[in-house]
Amino acid sequence: MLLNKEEMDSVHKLELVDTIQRLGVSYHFQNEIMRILEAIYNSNEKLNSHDLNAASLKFRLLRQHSFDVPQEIFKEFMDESGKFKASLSKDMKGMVSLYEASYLSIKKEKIMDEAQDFATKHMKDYINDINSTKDENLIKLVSHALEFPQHWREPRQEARWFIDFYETSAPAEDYVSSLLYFAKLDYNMVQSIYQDELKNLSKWWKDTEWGEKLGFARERLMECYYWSVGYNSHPEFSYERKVLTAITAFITTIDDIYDVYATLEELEVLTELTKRWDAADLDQLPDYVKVCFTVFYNDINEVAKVAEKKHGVTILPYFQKVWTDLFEAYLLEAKWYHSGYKPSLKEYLDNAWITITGPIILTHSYFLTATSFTDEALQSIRNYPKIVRLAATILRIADDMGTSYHELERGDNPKLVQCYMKDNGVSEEAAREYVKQLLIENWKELNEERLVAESTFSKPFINMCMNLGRIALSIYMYGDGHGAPTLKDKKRSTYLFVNPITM
Ligand code: 0FV
Ligand code: MN
Ligand code: MN
Ligand code: MN
Ligand code: MN
Repeated sequence: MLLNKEEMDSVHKLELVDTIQRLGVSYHFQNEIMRILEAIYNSNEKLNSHDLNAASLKFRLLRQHSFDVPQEIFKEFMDESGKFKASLSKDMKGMVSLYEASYLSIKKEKIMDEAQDFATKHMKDYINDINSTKDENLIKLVSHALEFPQHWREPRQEARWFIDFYETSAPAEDYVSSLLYFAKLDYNMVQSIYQDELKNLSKWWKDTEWGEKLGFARERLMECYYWSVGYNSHPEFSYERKVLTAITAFITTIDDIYDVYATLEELEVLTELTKRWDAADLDQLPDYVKVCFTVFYNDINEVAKVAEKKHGVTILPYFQKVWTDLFEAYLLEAKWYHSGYKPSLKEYLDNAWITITGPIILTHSYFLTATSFTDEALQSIRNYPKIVRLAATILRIADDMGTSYHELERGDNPKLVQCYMKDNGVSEEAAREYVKQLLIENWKELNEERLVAESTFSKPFINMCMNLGRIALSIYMYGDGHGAPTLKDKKRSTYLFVNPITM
């Protein structure tokens, strides 16, 4: 009823949409939200032109939902020299809103780059200025935004954070308490679905016997499951989460086999076996390779069979190809490592967006979520569309930022930071700064490519590509949250999957 209220003005409507999205319940109101945004997009109504928050919110929400809004709408907030007016910095809510909007930009949008620098600087100043009196809620909001913008945030974790935040900071409107109640209830109900899913997956994992038979395998079912919630958190995607959790568990183990555990000869055999996609003649192999290959092979065949039956399309060859590509790319890394070869940054990255398994996750996601299959889409997915490569690159960047320290210690290839240092003869600090910029640039390209992909792929698939970048940043935000979870990571699992919110 709130969303349909005629007399509510545009700015309040936008704020309501933003709130509903951040509370994690917008999936119930997709049509209503689209109607509101369409109306705002089509009306030429000028929002209050002095209101930076309103303009930023409009820009961000419209772009997020694929409406075309030019960066030039911010010109009215700039002076003749093309700089944002200094006086705006007093409006901290507007600053945060401008900052959040700036992450919806695409390449070569100078105004948006300027917006990001300007807002970031003033937000940092606000936090660091010890002399001024500050609003506690605003400090929380600004620090949270500086850590990661909304656009980069994994939706479930963000919802959990925002529900708490909203409880203490919501405006004094009469609808707030019922909206908050609804969000908490929904969060808890969805959480109980997750608990059921985890229970079943835990049984599945025991049945693989990988825990006992592959002594080196990391027991990371909860973490694997969190990845799959990150790709798609909606309750009806239980089956997709189950499959993607299993795949993530497979690659967690197989990656270790290629990185450290197996000899080069064993890896050659495993790669060849996958290429032929044949579970006969396993006898000459060590036990752990046998166990590993059989479980993985049977499960992937089963997933293909289910999808083929549902859609009447031949799917297994696509899976076979993407796994072969992965294992060959893994093998190349292993050869580099064993021979002591140090790749250049370009050489490394051309292979590393595959070894981080973005293509595996997204190719399976495509076949799990598509409802019809055009030749164009099939052709594109087979050759890894740009949106897949970009999302996978973000995943690689996040992983290298979080894991490379331990990896080099125990013996592994140089990762992004080390490749860049070697290529350019610069310090680690400079290389880390470069990698951060690379992350920002890849997100911009992903923002752009997302729109291109809409002509070929479905919304759920495109969202999963974007969400892959988001869950990666979430997993690796405190270090190696997948391989070596810290107390902070465990706390996150607890509030996501164990403890409901107090009503
Ligand atoms: C990456 O581990 C990792 F955790 C994997 C491959 C399983 C988790 C799932 C996804 C990334 C989707 P690690 O940092 O050891 O990978 P690399 O490629 O750096 O060896
Ligand atoms: Mn690894
Ligand atoms: Mn690896
Ligand atoms: Mn390695
Ligand atoms: Mn890594």
